[in-house]
Amino acid sequence: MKLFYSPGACSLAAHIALEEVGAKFEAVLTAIGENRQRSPGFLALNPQGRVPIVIVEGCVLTELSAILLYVDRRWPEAKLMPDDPWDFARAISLMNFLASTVHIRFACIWHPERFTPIKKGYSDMELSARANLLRDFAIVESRLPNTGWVGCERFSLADMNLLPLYRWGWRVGLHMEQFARYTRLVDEASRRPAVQRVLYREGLASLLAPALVLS
Ligand SMILES: N[C@@H](CCC(=O)N[C@@H](CS)C(=O)NCC(=O)O)C(=O)O
Repeated sequence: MKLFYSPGACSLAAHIALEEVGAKFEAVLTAIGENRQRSPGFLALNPQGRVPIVIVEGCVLTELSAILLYVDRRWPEAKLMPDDPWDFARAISLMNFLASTVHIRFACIWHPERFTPIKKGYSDMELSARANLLRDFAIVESRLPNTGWVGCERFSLADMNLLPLYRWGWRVGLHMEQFARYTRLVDEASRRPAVQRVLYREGLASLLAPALVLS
């Protein structure tokens, strides 16, 4: 199995999931900072030019949520999702909100040209994306437990999904510490050996503070 990732991108969640279950996989660096996701070789694998993707037995799987759920199904003994049907659905609900709404706010800030060709609208779009992000993160915060993990006593896919977005919040200058439950969850996740191995491999100093890329 191969995972194509870029340091600190949403692929971080898939990287952590594979490391948590002890999968044997090759982590293939596809640095967005160097536009590697636009190389002909990568576009042949994913014409959308986005990470993460995984390759399993020569077949390509795109979309973070699908990759996370694949890891859950392939390593059921790791129990990466809550057993209870309601808790399972609530975890999926949060993951969908992160993918369909929160992630897109950052795209509005980092890639406004994807939403409108009118350059003079870019700063307004960024302003409204920042305001919306604060609202979105407040919604996320309201769905998080005071202790433990999302929906169950085990570190779940939803928890992993939350990690890169918290770090992105810092990167765009939001004071993420105002979200106390989210900050507590990220702090506890950061201490997990699998998470630390992935952070080291991706060259990320921390999830809690603005990123320092070490290499
Ligand atoms: N819907 C996709 C979004 C993937 C995505 O936007 N990935 C970003 C990194 S977080 C990316 O590859 N960006 C490269 C680019 O925008 O050119 C998923 O959930 O996997």
